[in-house]
Amino acid sequence: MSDFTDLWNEIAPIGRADSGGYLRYALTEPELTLRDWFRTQAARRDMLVTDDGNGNLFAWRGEPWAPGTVLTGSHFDSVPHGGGYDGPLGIVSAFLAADRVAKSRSIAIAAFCEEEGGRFGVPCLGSRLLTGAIAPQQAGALKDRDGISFAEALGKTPDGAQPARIGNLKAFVELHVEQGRALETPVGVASAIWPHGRWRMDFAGVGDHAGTTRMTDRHDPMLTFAFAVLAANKEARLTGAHATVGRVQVEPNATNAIPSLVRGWLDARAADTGTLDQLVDGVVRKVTERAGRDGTSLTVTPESVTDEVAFDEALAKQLAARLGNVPILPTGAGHDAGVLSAHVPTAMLFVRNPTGVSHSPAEHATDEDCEAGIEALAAVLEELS
Ligand code: HGY
Ligand code: MN
Ligand code: MN
Ligand code: MN
Repeated sequence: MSDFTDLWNEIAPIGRADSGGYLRYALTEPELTLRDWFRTQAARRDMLVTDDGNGNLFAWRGEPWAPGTVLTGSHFDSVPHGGGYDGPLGIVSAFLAADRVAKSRSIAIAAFCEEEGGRFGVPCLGSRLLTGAIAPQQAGALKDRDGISFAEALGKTPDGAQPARIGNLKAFVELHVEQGRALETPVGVASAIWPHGRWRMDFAGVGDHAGTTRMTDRHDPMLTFAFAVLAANKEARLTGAHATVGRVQVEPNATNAIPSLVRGWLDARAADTGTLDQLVDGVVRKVTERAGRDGTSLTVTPESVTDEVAFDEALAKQLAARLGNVPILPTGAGHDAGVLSAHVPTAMLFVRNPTGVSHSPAEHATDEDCEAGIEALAAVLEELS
């Protein structure tokens, strides 16, 4: 068994649900267990572990935040019933790649907090705090579905931005499982992250009895919501963007009651900001018109909208060449690397996913390709550090 398989098997059972997917929400028991695993791996390598007061963990070979350090890593948290590779593959690979890099090289490994936004609603929360992209008070006040705030889960108000520390980093490299079906080689390099965002859409209507209310008297927000889902899908197909509504809340959420409120989150992404804006504006305009006809109302709240991230082109080309001219390709998925790239020379490596599926138990990468990813990451860390 290769050391990847051994290490992978250590974490595979942690937080796995009967669905075969993972329930690893930030700072909950399974993710805290993975943090303990992180500390054990660091200790085995005489690496000092620190946290930045924002929920992010770091393992250091040398002095924390020493100038010239090359940082690698990813995240442990998952979407509900997500795949096991999205995030953890970047951390397991980081430890094994570092093992193959001369001990004299200044390497560090990060486990960023709440990358998926699956618990507190804002993706890349830890890396946004570290870089100052979100204020500590705002982040600390974010609440999960049980009403627990991020500050309560963290045990303190987050410390927030640490520009001097980040400024010392020579580079950040995140290895991540491919999320899509583009790679025909075991490894690829990222060129860019698509512009993307989440928009909370609140549809307000008139709650009433499902059985006694005449159809002509209804102001049913579920109707307007259904129209919105179809409108987003149609606009995406027309514009080449990607859009879905994967999360819905209904009040009072009773079989025999016309809802008073339907809340749905639109996730939309596109290869360029113009196309993304066109999709969102088109959906909002059409759905607002429809709400007028349904006697309902629509309130749209943008949440964590992210512009395109173009990774350092020269660095991407340098690494792709170093790895044998592997493909350089964009991704529609957001990453902590996208947040750090505004502050540190940043690159991403992708490991082929034969199913192409992600945010689902069907997400997969073969041990062989994961080994190739570790070799590639080791070569990149060797080259950059
Ligand atoms: O949702 C995303 O883009 C990423 O997987 N966090
Ligand atoms: Mn993800
Ligand atoms: Mn991820
Ligand atoms: Mn990521």
